[in-house]
Amino acid sequence: MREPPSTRAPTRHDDRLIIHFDYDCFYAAVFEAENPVLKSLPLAVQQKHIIVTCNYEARRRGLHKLQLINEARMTCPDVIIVLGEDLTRFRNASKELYAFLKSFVWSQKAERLGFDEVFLDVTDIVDYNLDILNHNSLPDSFFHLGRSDPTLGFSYDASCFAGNTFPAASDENEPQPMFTSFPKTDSSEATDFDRLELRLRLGSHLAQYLRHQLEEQKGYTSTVGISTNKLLSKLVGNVNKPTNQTTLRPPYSPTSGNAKSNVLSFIDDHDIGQIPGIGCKLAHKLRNYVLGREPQFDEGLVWGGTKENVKARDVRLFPGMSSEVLNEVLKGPGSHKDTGVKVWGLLHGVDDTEVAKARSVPRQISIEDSYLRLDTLTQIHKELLMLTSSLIRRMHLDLTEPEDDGNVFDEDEGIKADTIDTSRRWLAHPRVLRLTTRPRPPVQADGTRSRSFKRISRSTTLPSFVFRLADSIETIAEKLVNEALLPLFRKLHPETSGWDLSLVNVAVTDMIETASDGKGGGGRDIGRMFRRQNEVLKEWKVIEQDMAPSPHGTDEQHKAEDRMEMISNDYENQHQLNTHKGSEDDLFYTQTTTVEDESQWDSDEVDSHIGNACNICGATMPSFAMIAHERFHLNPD
Ligand code: DCP
Ligand code: MG
Ligand code: MG
Repeated sequence: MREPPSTRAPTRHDDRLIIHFDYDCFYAAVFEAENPVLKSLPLAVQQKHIIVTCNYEARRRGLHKLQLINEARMTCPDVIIVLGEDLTRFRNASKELYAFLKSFVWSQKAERLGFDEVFLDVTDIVDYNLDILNHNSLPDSFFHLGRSDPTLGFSYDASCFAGNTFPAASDENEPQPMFTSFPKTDSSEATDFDRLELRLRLGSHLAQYLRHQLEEQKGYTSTVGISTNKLLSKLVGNVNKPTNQTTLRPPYSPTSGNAKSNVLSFIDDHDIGQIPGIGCKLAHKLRNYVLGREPQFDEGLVWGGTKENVKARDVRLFPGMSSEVLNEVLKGPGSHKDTGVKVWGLLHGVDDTEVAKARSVPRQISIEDSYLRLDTLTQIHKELLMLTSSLIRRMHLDLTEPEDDGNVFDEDEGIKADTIDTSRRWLAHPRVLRLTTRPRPPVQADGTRSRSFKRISRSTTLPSFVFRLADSIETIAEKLVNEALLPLFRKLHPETSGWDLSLVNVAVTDMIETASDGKGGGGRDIGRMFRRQNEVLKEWKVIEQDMAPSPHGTDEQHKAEDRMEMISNDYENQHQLNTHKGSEDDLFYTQTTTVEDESQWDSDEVDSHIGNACNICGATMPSFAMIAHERFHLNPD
């Protein structure tokens, strides 16, 4: 009897070739690149009270990411601690490395995920090289990096993989390729297995080449995964960390001689919370369903593990499980109706999401800072001025280019704070100005504060004077604060006193790219843009939640949380949110969220990384780090 379609495993595995990069100990590596002496010393990067990352020498000595400073000092007294609250250097390094990697890609499909991850879709390069491969001398192959210049490229041995594979090559139980010298990729004799094997081998050599180039030319090591989609390439890279690469070997579907595919054996062993696309909330619902009760969290585990791991296998093979059942289990107010289908696919290693094409301008720019105490209008005014000046400076850097040099924007050139520079033009105009705050909840009768992480925001049309390049940044900032941000603030907080903010964020969103309006016309048609803007934009208010899932939340909370779960955001934003001045968070989408945003796959990783703010000191950190952090306040010594 045929199974109904929904209970059948999704089997679609595409013909793409995706490489995923994750730079090793990124923030620490940025400091090392500036000062190579640090490479051999234990180095940690501090934000507020925690070490956000540390280099591998520090890790060798027992330090780890998201550790309290005091704890780190005790474990490794000679650790060198550098301050990493200003994100500028990380942002710049990230852009530079991304531009470098992107330059190798033909398709423009190069996507940055946060500051330290990049996906490349190299299907076309690999297929091109597959087509011209000399099947009679695989060990002496030449990989072409360009179509027109035949000398551009590198020699490689196409009879084997470069780097590690999963399963490891030495694993004798795993099927070996059906050929060693000349698979006929274009003949009917060549099986899918052969073709996939060869494509992945070529991908592994390209990845190795890029990894080495990144190290030799830019000084950064990375951990790389190679497979046919974003999910698998990202996950498989983690198998060999750091400074290494791993390719997920075929077969990707069950074969007649081999019951299980490597994709399933690989995915099956992951805790469901580790699968990108299944965030904290979805994982919680799945654990609940499979265990038949609330999972018991182990409070002592800083790394967010549970005592009871529920693995992909446990969900996939749960009696009666199907995409429909998952749709039911995972549904909630505001959640997408096909979440179950998506998760069912992920549990089988299926992920159709495309690697996004490179964007010339960011989706939004935002600057924020967190505060121990911010409760007077005078302070607010001062802070808004500072944040707004940074924001406008950032807009000039990211959204303008030299007037006479239409294509290239020289990052290094920068713009001084008060430079009057009319020789630049706008690449894009944001339409919306948004102010977000996070009020600290009042102290309760028993002296404690409820743990609320609610951000509230209000938006309005971004006034056109912001785009006047002839005015100084300070002049524009002051006008913007007085005419737009303070009025927004009064609407957000109508009470004149009694509030205390732990965070303020000023953002511009809804970019309209102007350079692409037509050749030579870039940035000049502001009038038309504003006419359109006024037609479409009304002021609105959004209340959103960035707290860890609560099983007892109100409907309103669940709605907001569910929206968080589905709405996309890129990893950059997770990090930025997590930090302070200079951050650019994209986390809190509003009505202006585009369809493109919602289709992204990594959406709800959000709450597994960030989102909790300490009510005592205001530091933000992942929920799992909060327990240790609170202990720190209880026992500062
Ligand atoms: N980061 C942060 N806050 C977090 C997580 C990360 O500020 N909660 C920053 C510091 C990291 C960078 O983002 O350097 C990249 O995060 P990763 O998790 O990839 O960590 P690393 O690159 O530092 O280490 P690894 O070598 O494990 O990839
Ligand atoms: Mg990373
Ligand atoms: Mg990294």
